[in-house]
Amino acid sequence: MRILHTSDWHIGRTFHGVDLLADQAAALTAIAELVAEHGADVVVVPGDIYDRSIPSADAVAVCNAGLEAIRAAGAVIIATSGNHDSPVRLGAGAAFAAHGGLHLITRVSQVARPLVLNDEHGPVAFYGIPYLEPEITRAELDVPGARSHQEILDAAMARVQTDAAERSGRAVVLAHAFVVGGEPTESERSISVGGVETVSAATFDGADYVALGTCIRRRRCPNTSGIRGRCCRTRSASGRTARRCGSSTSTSPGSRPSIASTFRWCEN
Ligand SMILES: [Mn+2]
Repeated sequence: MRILHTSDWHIGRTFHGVDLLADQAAALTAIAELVAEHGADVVVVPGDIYDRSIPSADAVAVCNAGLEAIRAAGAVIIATSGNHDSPVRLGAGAAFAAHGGLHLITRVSQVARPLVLNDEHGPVAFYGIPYLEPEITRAELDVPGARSHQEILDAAMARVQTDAAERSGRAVVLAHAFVVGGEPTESERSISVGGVETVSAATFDGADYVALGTCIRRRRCPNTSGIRGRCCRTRSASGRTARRCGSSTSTSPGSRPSIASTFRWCEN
């Protein structure tokens, strides 16, 4: 199965007062072109679709047009809410959107209800873990004493692992988390990066591929693979502008996912 992993679109973000919407619209168009070019089956977007919880009307229009283009290019879309998104607003109409191939996962109750897609090797279960605010979600997750993002994600992943143990096939987990190292972070103080507390890579043990949002650098985690797929513009030494639109991942049973960074070059 071919998965295009992108995240942190932050649609509507301005940079020192400069409107980025035209660039963001172009980046979403480029993602749709990559889907068609590489025959991606699924596009995963683990969080921060929008830059703010109440996006502008223009930002919503750009997002919808991008999602429609990606879907029209042939990929199913699985997106979760990040810490910048409003889960309720992003998830509005999710049950209806799912019928059109846009799967919006924004609620605790959806965490252990994977979207299962099939290829020639069998099923792949996609679990979406939205960014879960401890104060808001700990009761529903049945961990009333949880204070940290680590404790909350442990509880969410326990639900995922319980469900996955009852299934055959591969498991892909989407999460909006800043992942560090391979060991539990109990003895370390909690560190917040971009408003998101760090969590241990071991949290995601058992997944065949972990699609992360919010992480800053490419990271390889034990038993898992997490890589950011952030949409951003960078300038190369030659003066050209690269729009990095995501990474493509292929998953097949019994082997590590193969990951290729995907860039789209354009003249500036
Ligand atoms: Mn972000």
